Amino acid sequence: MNLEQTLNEITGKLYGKNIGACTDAQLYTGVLQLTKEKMAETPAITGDKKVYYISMEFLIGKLLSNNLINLGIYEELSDILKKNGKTIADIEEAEPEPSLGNGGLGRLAACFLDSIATLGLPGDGIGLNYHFGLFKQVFKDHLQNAEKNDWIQKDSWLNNTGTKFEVAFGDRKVTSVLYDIDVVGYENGLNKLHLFDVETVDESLVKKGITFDKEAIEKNLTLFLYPDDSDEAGNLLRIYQEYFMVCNGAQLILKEVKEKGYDLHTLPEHVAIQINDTHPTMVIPELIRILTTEEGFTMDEAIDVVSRTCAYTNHTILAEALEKWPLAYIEKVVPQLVPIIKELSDRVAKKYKDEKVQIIDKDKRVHMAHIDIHYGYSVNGVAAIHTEILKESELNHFYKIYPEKFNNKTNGITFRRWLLSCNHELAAFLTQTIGDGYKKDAEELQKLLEHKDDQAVLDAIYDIKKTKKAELVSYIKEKEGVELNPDSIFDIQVKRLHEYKRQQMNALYIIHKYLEIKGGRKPSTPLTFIFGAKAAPAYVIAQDIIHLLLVMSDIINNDPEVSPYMKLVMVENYNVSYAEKLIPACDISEQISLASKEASGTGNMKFMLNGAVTLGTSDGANVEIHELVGDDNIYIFGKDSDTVIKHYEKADYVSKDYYKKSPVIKEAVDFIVSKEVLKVGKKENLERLYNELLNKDWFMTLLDLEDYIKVKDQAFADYEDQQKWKKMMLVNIAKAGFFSSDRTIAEYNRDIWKLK
Ligand code: 475
Repeated sequence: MNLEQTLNEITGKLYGKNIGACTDAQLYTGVLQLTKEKMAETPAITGDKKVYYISMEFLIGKLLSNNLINLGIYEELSDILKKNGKTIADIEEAEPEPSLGNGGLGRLAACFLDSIATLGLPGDGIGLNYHFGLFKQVFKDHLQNAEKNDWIQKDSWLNNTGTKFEVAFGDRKVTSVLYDIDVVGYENGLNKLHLFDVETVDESLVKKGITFDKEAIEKNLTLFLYPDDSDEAGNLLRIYQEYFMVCNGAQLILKEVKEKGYDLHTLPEHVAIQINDTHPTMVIPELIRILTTEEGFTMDEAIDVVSRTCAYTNHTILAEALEKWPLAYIEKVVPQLVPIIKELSDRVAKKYKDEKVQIIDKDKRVHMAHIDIHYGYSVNGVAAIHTEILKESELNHFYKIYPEKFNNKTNGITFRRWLLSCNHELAAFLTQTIGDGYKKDAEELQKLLEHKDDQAVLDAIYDIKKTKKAELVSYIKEKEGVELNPDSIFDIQVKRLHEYKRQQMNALYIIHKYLEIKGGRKPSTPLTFIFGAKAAPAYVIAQDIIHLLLVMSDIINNDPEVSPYMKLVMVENYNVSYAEKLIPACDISEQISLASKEASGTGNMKFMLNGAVTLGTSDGANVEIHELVGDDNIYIFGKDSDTVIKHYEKADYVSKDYYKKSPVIKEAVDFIVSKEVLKVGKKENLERLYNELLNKDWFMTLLDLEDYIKVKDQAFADYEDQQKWKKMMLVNIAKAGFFSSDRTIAEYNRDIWKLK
C-alpha cells in the first residue's frame, strides 16, 4: 500500500471518510496515527552505553511536521494532501502544542533529543508528563492573565507503556505511570522521551486561572509545569515533583541496565546521566540510596559509581535561580534522602574547610549545585563566556578544586525545526544553491559565502524574507487584529520576560522613537517592533513591563501621526509555534541582555540562521556569533561583562546618575508616567516601573540605553542600503552552521558521554 492508500484506510476506519472529506482536525488525527505507525516501524538506536538526559522541562512544541521531516515523508505527504485539497499547515493548526517548558532550558532539551537521535546515539529523555503546560497568556486591559493550558487529547503522541513504579514520600506511596513519546532522528533511528505521571491526578482541582489546592499531592503532582513557588506549599510541591521524577528515572535506568545483563558496579561504562540544571540533582542521592539499601553496595562503592555516571549542566548565574532547599523541606517530602545528603555533606566538610563549597550551609539549606559538582564528573556552561564566568567567578571556588571537571558546551539548535520545518522556502533555496549536504553537516552552509557577490542569490534571500514577512503579517492580522506594513523593518524581541533580558530598554527606545516622530523626525523606512514574552505570574515588575508595552502599542498604533511610520505589537501567548512564524520574518534580532547575565541564548541562533542580523550586547552566544560573522555583520553595543561584574562587586551603579546626565534618557523614562500614558494605562503599574528604573534598575537598563539608541539607529539607517543588508543576511546564514545542536551533541558525546 502506498502512503495515500494507508492514510485513506486510516481515515476510513476512524471517520468513514476519505482524505478529502475529513475536517482538518480529523485529518490531523489520521496523519498522527499514520506517523506513529511509521515511527513504530523505525528501528531503535542501541549500543553498549546510553545517555539519559534528565530534565524537568522538555519544550518539544508541535511534533507533526518535524516527525514527518525526520521520517523523510514530509514532501510525499504534503503532495498527497494537496491533491486532496488540504495542506499540512492547515492540519498542523489542529495540533495542540505541548508547552512542557518555560523557555531556553526546556527548548534546549528538546533540540538535544532531536540531535542525539539524528547522530544515531542511544539516548533517552526523562521528565514529567504535566497535564497543563506553561500557562496560556491572555491580555485583558493591557495586563497579562494566566489560564490553564491543556494539551493532552484522546489521540496524542503519548504512548502508555504500562510500566509502573512505586515512589515513596516517607510513608506515603504513590504509583507512577510511564508514558513515552517516540523521538525519531533525521533519517535515523528511534529513541524515547520518557514522561512520568501519577494515575490519580485530578484536573478538576484547578480553580480560577491557574490556582489549585497545593496540599493534595496524589492529585496535583503532575498537574502543572513549575507551579508558583512563592509560598511554602509551592516550594514543597516543587520538591515533590523533582523527587518524583528522579525516583522514577533512577528506577528506570537501573531496570534497563539490569535487563541488558550488566552488573550495576559497571554502571559508568553503560550509562551517562546528564543533569539539566539543578532541578534533577536529587537523582544523585537517590541512586546512592537505592544502591546501598537494595543492591548491597557499600557507601563508598555507591558514591564512586554514581559520581562517575552523573554530569551537570549549569544554565544560569542568576542567584535566585540557583536552588537552595531548606533541609527541613527535604525532610518533610523525602526523609529517606536526608541521611544520604548529610553523608555527602559531611564528606565534603571533612575534606574542605571553605564555607563556599559546603553542601549544607549554616542556615541548614542544601545547595543543589554543590552536590552536582562534588559528586558528578563533569560541569559545563552553555556558551564560552558563560563557562569563563563560572570558572573565574561564580564557581571559582570549585574550579580551583576540580579544574578537570569544567568544560564548555556552547548551545545549539536543531536545524530540522528551525530551518527545514519553519522556513521551507529558505531551505529549498539553499538546497538548490549549495546542495543538501548542509542538512547533515551544517558547516556546509559556509558554501553560501561563495555566492556573496552573486546578485541572483542575494535577491532570492531577500525575496524569501519578504515572503515570510507577508505570511506573518496575515497571521498577526488574524490573531492580534493588528495590521502591519510588510515593507517596514521587522525588529523582534521574543523570549521570556525578565529584567535582565531588558525588554524595558527596548520599550524606552520605542518611546524615544515615538517622541522623535511626534517632533517631526520620521524614519525613512517604517519600523515594526514585535514582542512576545510570558512573565512569571509572581514576577511583578515583569508584569509592569508587559503593561507598558501593551499601553504603548495602543497609543502608537492608534495615533494617525505616528502609525504610518512605526507600529508596535506584543503578540499574545508567545510559544514555540509562534516562534516558528516570527523568526523567519525577522530583520533585526534583539539580543540585548545585560552583559554576563544571559548564559547563552538560543533564540539568537535561530534568528541568525533565518537571515536576521543581531543587535546585541557582548553576552552569551552573541559573543560567538560576533566572532563568526565579524564586526560588519552584527550590531554590538553596551558595556562588557567585566565592567558589569565590577559594578556589581563595587555596588557603584546608580541609575539616577544616568537619568540626570542624559536629557534623552530622562525624556524617555519620564514619559512612562506622563499624562498621555497614564490616560491609557494603570497608575500603580506605571509608577512602580518608573520608580524601579530610577531607584533600583538592578539590571542596569540606563547604563546602556544611550549606546543602544545610537547603534539601533545605525542598524535602521544601514537597512536603507539594500545591497549591504542582503550581504549581511547571507553572511549570517552562512556562518550559522556552528550553532547546529548536532555539533553541540557531538561535543557532549566526545568529551562527556563517550558513547559509541
Ligand atoms: C538561559 N530556566 C539561556 C538556556 O541553556 C540559555 C530556571 C529555573 C527553573 C526553570 N527554568 C529555568 C532557565 O534557567 C533557563 O531557561 N535558562 C536558559 O537556558 C539554555 O540559552 O541563556 O537563560
